[in-house]
Amino acid sequence: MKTLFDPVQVGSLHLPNRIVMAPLTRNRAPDAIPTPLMAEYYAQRAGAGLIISEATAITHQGQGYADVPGLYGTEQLDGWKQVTQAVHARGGRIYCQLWHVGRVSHVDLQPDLQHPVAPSALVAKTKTYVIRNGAGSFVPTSEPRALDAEEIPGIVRDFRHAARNALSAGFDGVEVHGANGYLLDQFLKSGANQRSDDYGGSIPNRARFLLEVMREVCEEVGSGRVGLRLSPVTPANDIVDADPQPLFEYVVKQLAPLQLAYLHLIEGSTGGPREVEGRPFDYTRVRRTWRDAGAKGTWMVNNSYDKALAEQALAAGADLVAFGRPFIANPDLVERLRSDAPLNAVEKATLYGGGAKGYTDYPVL
Ligand code: 8OZ
Repeated sequence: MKTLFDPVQVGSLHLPNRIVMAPLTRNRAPDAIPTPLMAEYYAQRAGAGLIISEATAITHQGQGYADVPGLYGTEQLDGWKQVTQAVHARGGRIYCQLWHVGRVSHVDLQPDLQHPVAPSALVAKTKTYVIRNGAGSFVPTSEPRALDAEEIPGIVRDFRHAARNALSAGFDGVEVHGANGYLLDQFLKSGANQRSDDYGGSIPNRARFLLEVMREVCEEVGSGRVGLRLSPVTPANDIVDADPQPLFEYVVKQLAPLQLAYLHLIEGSTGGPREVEGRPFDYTRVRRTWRDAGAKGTWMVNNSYDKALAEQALAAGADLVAFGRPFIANPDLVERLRSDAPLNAVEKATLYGGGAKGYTDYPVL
């Protein structure tokens, strides 16, 4: 029986254990530039089999919150180099999560105060976070404008370019953020996509953008350095699909020939209940569809796992388990899980924004 502490090959990387640090937004990158404090935070967590960075904007247009990092400018890349060097110096491995928020943004955060972009001009009933005159506040997202089909190849290229930037900043690979109601998920799901061109309507049309991004990113950095995060039924950021089961089975069947390093599935509601009322979903069927189509990569599960549930998931066919909040509060999470030590509780008030408090000061054993 495999355990969380067994090594595993994930694409081009050999991981010493199957415990992954999930991507976690912490809003501690003023002007979207990673800081030395971020390098310290990630290095403290280098015991993870793999760290996935917080969501990182591929372009200014992909930015949706104050003080989240980017990787499209020189200073941002220099900041990330310090992070990846610090993680590697401690013996760890780190992927960068590539992010375009689509309609989950605000004009204040967009280039030239323009409207955020989306598949269709439909407002997401959710909030984002802006800072005005030094004071942060949660505000409703701005009305988006629908992308012209002619603009889509440019965003595909932006993902590709960001993947190259990530590797040049020292990341070991990239995870495309296809989850949580952001741009790629907005195109996938019928609740946000009312297009009548090649990128809307049928399942193949709604999946087209995501699949184009995945193919280009794999071509750029090699599929052994590429993962993808999906969240079939999460209501996060006001997203919904009328019939997610066939949608996601189609997506993974199309992805299989790419031979991604991993697929990363958020089960249920992001950071919330593992079952979503009125949105049943069979993840095992999706995994089988992927495998039956020839995929050899690893299957990563996420959402509210503890050690016991994680070992059940491994026994049931998962290869990797991503932990989010436990990694915020326990830099030495792998050692704590190994020795069944008690876990520090996460402090909610310091999750988003601020400095070292509630970030780099959680105690280790
Ligand atoms: C929490 C706050 C802001 C963004 C996600 C990138 O849900 C996020 C996020 C989470 O994927």
